[in-house]
Amino acid sequence: MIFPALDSLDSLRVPASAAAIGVRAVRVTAADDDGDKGTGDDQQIGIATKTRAKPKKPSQFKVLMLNDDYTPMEFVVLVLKRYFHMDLEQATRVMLHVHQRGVGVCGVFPYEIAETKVNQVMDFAKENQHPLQCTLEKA
Ligand code: TYC
Repeated sequence: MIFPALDSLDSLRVPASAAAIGVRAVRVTAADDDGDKGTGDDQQIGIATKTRAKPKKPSQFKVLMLNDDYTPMEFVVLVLKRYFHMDLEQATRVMLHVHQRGVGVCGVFPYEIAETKVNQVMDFAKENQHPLQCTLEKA
């Protein structure tokens, strides 16, 4: 065995991007010479990674658009076409749904893509001085 002691493998936090492909981090420690009296002074000597036998598929997030009283309808349609690749008819339908119901789904994506879209929409709205709000929610 490469490591002197693999008897204290504590799961550690791993970034979402690594977790998504099934990587789990474990703390690898070398036991000290106290016969494991639990003095807690074992040395951490590295981080090993394991890959899940059954990788989890990345969790999905809805990108939601919220209604407000000031953003022009044409601007919302432009946003839906530009960032969510909708045609005019689809974008108009989603915009009207949000206008009438208060909230609507622009699309469902893996976390990092959903987050990027929210940031793009919010930046574009701010640049154009519209109060349009966009957020994400676990699907
Ligand atoms: N309610 C806005 C208006 O009457 C239009 C609008 C639709 C704004 C959807 C935001 O997400 C939105 N001009």
